[in-house]
Amino acid sequence: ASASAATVTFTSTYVIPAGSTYNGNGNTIKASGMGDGGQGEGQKPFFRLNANSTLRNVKLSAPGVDGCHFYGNGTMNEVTWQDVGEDQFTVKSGGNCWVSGASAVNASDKFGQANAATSVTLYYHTQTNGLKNIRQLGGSTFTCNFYYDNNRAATTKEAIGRTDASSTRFGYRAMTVTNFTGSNGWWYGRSSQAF
Ligand code: DGU
Ligand code: CA
Ligand code: CA
Ligand code: CA
Repeated sequence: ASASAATVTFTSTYVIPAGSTYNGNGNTIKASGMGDGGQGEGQKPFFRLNANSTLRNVKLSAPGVDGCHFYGNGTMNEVTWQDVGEDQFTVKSGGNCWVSGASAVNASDKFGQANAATSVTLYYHTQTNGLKNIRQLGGSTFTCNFYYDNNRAATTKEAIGRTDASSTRFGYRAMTVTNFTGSNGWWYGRSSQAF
């Protein structure tokens, strides 16, 4: 952290315009009046990333509200979720979505949520203490591709995630899982979906 790092309060979602970057400069964001960080739906996200935008170098403190939302292609680099709220990040509309570096902790249920066809890559990212590392919208049949490259997952029941779509694929390499608490395997779905 730089000597000038500060805590910044948000009272509404910050919309990162299409094609631009929000650099948090190591600051910590605190949400006020945007949700309690519990499992209630309808909380607001800290950030909405419009298409081809980037969020970087920022810490998100409790309450974790509804995390951060992708709308189209987007990048979250060196974003630290200090206490995941309802979920960590959500893909709201399709694109190539990228989450790299830093970490997320304490998801009561899900870390990532995919509500639209997408390709999501987690790269050198650590997720600790949750149930599902990525969840494709329950009952949906659109195709997602989820890649985990050099990630760590700790204290999790579904280390690479859950889908109900037979065309969705999970790929992983150099992944470290510790304190795995599930009984089905690293993912929930068909064995042919993981490679
Ligand atoms: O049916 O729509 O958990 O985006 C349940 C809901 C649920 C979403 C999702 C999300 O799938 O709210 O947080
Ligand atoms: Ca939810
Ligand atoms: Ca939490
Ligand atoms: Ca959510």
